[in-house]
Amino acid sequence: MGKKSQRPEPQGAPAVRRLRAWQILSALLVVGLVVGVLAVGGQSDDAALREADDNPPEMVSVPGGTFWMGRNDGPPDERPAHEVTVSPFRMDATEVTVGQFAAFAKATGYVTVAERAFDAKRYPDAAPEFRKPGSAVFLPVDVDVDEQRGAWWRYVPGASWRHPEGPKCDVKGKKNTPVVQIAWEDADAYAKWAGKRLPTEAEWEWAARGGLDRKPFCWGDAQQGDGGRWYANTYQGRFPAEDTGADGFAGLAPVRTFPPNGYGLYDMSGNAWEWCSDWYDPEYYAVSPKDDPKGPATGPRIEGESQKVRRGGSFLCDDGYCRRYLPSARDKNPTDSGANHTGFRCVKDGK
Ligand SMILES: [Ca+2]
Repeated sequence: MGKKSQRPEPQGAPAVRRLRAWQILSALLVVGLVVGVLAVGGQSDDAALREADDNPPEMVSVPGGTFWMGRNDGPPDERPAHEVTVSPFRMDATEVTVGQFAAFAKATGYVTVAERAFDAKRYPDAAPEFRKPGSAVFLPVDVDVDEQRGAWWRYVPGASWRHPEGPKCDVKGKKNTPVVQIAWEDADAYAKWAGKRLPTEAEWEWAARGGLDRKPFCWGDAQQGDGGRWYANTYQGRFPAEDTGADGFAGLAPVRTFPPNGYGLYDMSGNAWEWCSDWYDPEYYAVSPKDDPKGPATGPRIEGESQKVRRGGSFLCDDGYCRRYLPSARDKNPTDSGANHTGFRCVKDGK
């Protein structure tokens, strides 16, 4: 499981090594299409670094307090709703951007999981098509979401934060969009370099609620699009075939495009998934301590390995299939798996 067998989408996306034959053929076709342009991708790596923005994300103060975490009318892993007290902390107002991550890569030479050469010791069972550096990319397809779950994901060689959708795509002019194709390991490395850390799941949900008590959305009760108002970058249209971009964006939006929540935090719903420090355990809420919970010591093995929590949903969350842009919604992924909808933001202790 992991980087060589992506499982980037919630709700049952299959591990790549279990893909049906037609999907593998499709993946091989993608390999063929991109091999010819890999050299071009390599040349544009410097272009990604030229987007470097030495201004770190602005941080905002999130007060301490007690709130109801989870909900009792949601999926099983959001139950039971339980009271949690969180100490005050500071949080990046936005998701870490391409420019900010480029500054990190430029300063440290850090190589993300998606960019690393294949490690046969770590992935002894990887199929040949997954032995090139790369990552998972969403591709629109006209399928029944229940019949062919995860058919909209492809492993694309050359996909990385510098080329989020593969070698033909780059980040030129996108320094203010969230960095994506970030595995948990990458987010953790950036946080340490920046003198910060990833938020706990409890901190993240408390922050996302923005001072509201048990509201369904980070902004309150209104539905996306009501009265022509859009509160977050999510997916409209027929998933996964066509994103109409009714909210203004089919794909990532620059940070600060949509209104902030009550704590001045942008994109706590939608745009890009955000990694948390906790291991994912669907039953953790039943045993969670009340004060500053930090998650279980490790998570149960899911398809072979423990996974880390990610929160907030992405531009691919739609109301029919994946309504994971709610403040209570939980998701997880292996520590070495990114995708073109997964990024992060950091926190710091103190007021
Ligand atoms: Ca959108």
